[in-house]
Amino acid sequence: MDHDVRPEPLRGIKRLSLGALSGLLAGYAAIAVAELVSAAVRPESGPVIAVGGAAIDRTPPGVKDWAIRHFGTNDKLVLQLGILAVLTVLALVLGAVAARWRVIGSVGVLAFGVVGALAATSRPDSTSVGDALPSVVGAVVGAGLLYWLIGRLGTFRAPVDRPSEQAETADADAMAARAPGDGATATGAKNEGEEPGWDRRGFILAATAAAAASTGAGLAGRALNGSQDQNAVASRKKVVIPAASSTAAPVPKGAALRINGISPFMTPNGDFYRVDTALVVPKVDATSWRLRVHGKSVRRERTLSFDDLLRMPLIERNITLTCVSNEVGGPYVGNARWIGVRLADLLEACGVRPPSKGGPADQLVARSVDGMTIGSPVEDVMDGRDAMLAVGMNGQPLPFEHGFPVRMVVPGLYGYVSACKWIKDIELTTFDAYDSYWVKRDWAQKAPIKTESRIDTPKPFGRPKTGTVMVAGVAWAQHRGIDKVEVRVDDGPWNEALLAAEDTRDTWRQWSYEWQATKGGHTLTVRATDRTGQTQTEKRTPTIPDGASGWHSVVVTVD
Ligand SMILES: Nc1nc2c(c(=O)[nH]1)N[C@H]1C(S)=C(S)[C@@H](COP(=O)(O)O)O[C@H]1N2
Ligand SMILES: [Mo]
Repeated sequence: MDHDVRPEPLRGIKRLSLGALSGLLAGYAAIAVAELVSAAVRPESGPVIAVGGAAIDRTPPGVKDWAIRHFGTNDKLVLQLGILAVLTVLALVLGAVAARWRVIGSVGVLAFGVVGALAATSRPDSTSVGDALPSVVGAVVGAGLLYWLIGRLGTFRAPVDRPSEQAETADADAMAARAPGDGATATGAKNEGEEPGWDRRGFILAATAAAAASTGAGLAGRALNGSQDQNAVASRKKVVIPAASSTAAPVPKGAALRINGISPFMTPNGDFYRVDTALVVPKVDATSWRLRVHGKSVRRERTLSFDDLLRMPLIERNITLTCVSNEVGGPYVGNARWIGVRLADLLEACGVRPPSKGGPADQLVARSVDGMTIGSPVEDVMDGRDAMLAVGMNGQPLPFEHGFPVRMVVPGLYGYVSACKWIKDIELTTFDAYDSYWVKRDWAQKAPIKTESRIDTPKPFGRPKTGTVMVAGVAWAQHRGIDKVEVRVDDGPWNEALLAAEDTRDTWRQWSYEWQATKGGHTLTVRATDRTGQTQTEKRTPTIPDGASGWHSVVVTVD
């Protein structure tokens, strides 16, 4: 080989492709390093989680509703995959750009680091600028790697040195060649002899090493983040919930009907709907968990540990939870046996009085470890209903997904104004002074659960046989109670359904109706009437701002 012949820089589509590949490797390295650094800072400070969280907060309610409807509890997985897909495309593009303008590529990677850092530090649960670290370190590593890899492709001299290029057309080759004064040229050596060309071996080595190191860093980060969760997992395993001083009466025999396809009266934890904004389920260590109670009219501010709570008298109650995002006929409603501390007892011990007794605070704002804020009327919480700080669900410590170690449950109010999971702070304030998370996003300040009913069986577009068909489902009007359920076939008269026994007015109620089905297509419609005498309105309203209304219908074809 003639040592005087310096290898030419790589050009054309090959340069562009390897540039794109370099971008991908740099992006991968940046995310992996960020993941590793986030293990030292906080798992939620990683850029994907931070940007995802910021995206969730900025998603218009309509889109959020749409996402929940289409992806259900998978909406967050879809979002994370979406972010990764966008990042992949951006990394490829940045790499291709870097193949032409070396410095711009790296600056681009740094810019993404800034976006990640801003997202991480502006998260509501962020308490320190340290949360910027994963994004910053990741971006610096990624930018450096991209710069290095592009360098292996070789850099160009100023076009004046390359008269041969004049013949070339405006393809990528020529574009890459005509790079006067760009970063690549600037960093290239001034004199021709030192200018590096296409370094195939160096590129392959660096790319392979980078991919391997990134995978190692990413896996190590994952493992470290996971091991922090182990403390929380261990603390949950150790929880022993004392017997309640006020137990729930046994569920009446006739409350749970034995009908195929009806929602079970008690919803098992594993089947209980989940709605929250958390991209990563917070894993809170119960032994270090604290709840602060403070604010307007709190005469004795208190900070309680988990054990403090367990030492207080516990109540056990069956309460049906409902999400305001539940469409008519939708799945976001579930019934569980909760055990916890009566919230009113705790508030009274802190000197809090409800507005009706002259208390100055009309809003209780609950804050979670993940920065959620949920505002409930103090009056409702203290009016004698079984509002509680729940520690147990269906005989177990709360599952992590449902708020371990402690969450709020208030009968009769939609979850977004009552059911704060992973709670860590209770502040007494006023509705005038503070708007909680969803209220800032145009949902109503106050949202009692609307009277609703649902047909569980037959399923939509079901094909039952002629003769007796069991139509059955659930109806709910928490804290008022269900008085009557009626079923209508097509445009016929309303027929009173058979109501299962009532457990409490805070739980849903099953119902059934024996329909003498005739051949052909039919529409079944249900409506409920609550104990205040209010019959569910036929008027369809969207879920925003305070819950959907309307009658649930199911279309079937009888064979
Ligand atoms: N920390 C936190 N708590 C939260 C939420 C949330 O996003 N974050 N969502 C609320 C909403 S909208 C509902 S309907 C209930 C759902 O409780 P579940 O997931 O246990 O069914 O939790 C409430 N508590
Ligand atoms: Mo909700």
